[in-house]
Amino acid sequence: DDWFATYHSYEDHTIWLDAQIKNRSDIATGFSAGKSYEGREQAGIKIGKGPNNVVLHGLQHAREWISGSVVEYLIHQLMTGTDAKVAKYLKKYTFHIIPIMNPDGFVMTQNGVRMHRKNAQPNPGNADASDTSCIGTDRKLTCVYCRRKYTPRLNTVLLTISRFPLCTLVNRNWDIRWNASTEADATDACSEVYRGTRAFSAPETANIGKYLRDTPNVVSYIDFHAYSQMWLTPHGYAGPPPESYKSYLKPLAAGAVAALKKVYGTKFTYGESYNTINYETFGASDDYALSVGVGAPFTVELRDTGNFGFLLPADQILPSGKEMWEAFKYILDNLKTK
Ligand code: 0X9
Ligand code: ZN
Repeated sequence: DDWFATYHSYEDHTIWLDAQIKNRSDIATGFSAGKSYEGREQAGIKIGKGPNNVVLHGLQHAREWISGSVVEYLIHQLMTGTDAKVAKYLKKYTFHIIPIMNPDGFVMTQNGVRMHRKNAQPNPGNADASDTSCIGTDRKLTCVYCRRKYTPRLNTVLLTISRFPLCTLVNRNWDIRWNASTEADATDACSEVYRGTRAFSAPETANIGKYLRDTPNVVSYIDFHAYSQMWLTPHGYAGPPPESYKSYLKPLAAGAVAALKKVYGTKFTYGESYNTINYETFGASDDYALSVGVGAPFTVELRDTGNFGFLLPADQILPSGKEMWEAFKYILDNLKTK
């Protein structure tokens, strides 16, 4: 499919999603989880009629473009149904899929701030914003920037950028252990891991959080990110793993990575987030999902392992989508359902 040969603008993504919904109104409807800080819809598609709900999204982090495309590829597979298993899935499950969870941030990455990771919500009133070193706006974008150069102490790969927007890192803003954060720099608005002024201060997280609470029987939730090829389960922080880890979450993750490896040999690591990535996270999505009763929440870090990183070439969209479809099917075949 030509759509997956390249990355697309925010506007084209919304047109694509609308077209999917219209083409298959027999199995799909559109919905919005709510509006972003700048008023864009967190647009989604509901597919299927089953009693078991599965919630997926991409692009919580703005620069991780592959995540939106891969989520769209999963939509495409469910809609075209060339896979013999799809008919069964559409009876068993209802899929709630939001390709672009953080539309404002995504638009920023297409307007000259390619490495933007956070949302577009300025955070005045915190220590750094009142600091005179942190003033100014960027073009029409509402997000305010630090003038001082921020030196990340975080052990993640960051390309060299000298201005860090004073926005919220959406995946540190969920209402789970938000206050307990020990992550270096989580309280510094200039940092890439700024957690926001309070839990769910970002509309993007508050809306999806509410959506998860309001949807009954969510048997799985997958938050797609990039990069580093990992299939992560709660928790993101130190301490005992979830009760269901050994008997349920870990085997599901193991099966998913084995299934995807069969396609092109791509190797994913897997396990409890805290023990798999080398840093602790607080206020993250999968931990929140678990806390509101979601059976099998995951965070998936897509291709690659750092060769291209966030700038993954478009010719890897299709292979990444195809291997993820196999992993996703493994999950769907093995979830505990009604
Ligand atoms: O740091 C993050 O938010 C994620 N990595 S990324 O490079 N895509 O930004 C990892 C989140 C891990 N935490 C949990 N799974 N809870
Ligand atoms: Zn991410």
